[in-house]
Amino acid sequence: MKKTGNKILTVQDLSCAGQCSLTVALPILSAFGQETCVLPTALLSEHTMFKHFTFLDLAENMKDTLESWKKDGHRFAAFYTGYLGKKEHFAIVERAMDELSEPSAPVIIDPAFGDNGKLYPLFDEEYVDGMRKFVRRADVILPNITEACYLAKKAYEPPYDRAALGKLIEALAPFGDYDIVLKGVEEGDKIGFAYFDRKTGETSFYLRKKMNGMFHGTGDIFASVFTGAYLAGNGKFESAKAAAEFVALAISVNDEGHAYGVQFEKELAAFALPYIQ
Ligand code: PXL
Repeated sequence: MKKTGNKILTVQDLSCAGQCSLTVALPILSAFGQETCVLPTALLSEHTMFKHFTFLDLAENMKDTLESWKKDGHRFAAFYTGYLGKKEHFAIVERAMDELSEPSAPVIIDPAFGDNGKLYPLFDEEYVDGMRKFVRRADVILPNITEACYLAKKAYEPPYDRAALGKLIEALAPFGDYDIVLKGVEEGDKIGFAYFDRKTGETSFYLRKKMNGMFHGTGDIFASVFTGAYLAGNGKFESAKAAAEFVALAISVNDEGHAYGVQFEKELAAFALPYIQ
């Protein structure tokens, strides 16, 4: 029997259109049977790959929310963070972890600050410094190669073969006490992830056929499926494999021309079921 019904907290922005962050995490975590509370960090009209996005920082509201939750006795069995938005958010989320955690609640952190060698529009080195400290809290981190490079203070120099990925993981490992799921690993016509298991010190790879096209929000889908499957009681490697397979499945049923996100809704329910039964 799998572990559904955990009361967990996810902390991310709420981009009101564009299929990313909370609008992806909530349905996915629900499909994996998790009671998901949310702490929105910012309210955006749409994600920052759109031209005219608005951004309302919710830091003050986050602090008020923590106070209410403390008084009302809410506690969380796991924490999953994604795109936050401002360096001020790190301390607030750390407080949530200190004050509202069930004993030994896992912390899953998707750094979500860049891709293709670059930072997303609102971020700078200071934000990366903040994230580098913040990930010390994590049991698992899910960076893409760009984020891994920034966190490990290494230049982004694609392509990455297995030896180069091994070196990158070796450079990133000492910054925390986490396992690493390194997203966006490519080899020929395949794509997948590298999984570094801190306990054994070993890195394993999972690669599957690459789908054509570039889509936003796939990192958020990956991290959310990983979190849902893992918290339901599946192993970390198996959960990351589920995430890679689900991203590919969602892309395969995406309508032509739908590029700002992926229509993950079509296959979600059927896909999640075996992982929670
Ligand atoms: O998909 C990551 C993400 C989440 N939230 C916002 C973003 C992005 C990526 O660009 O802009 C607001």
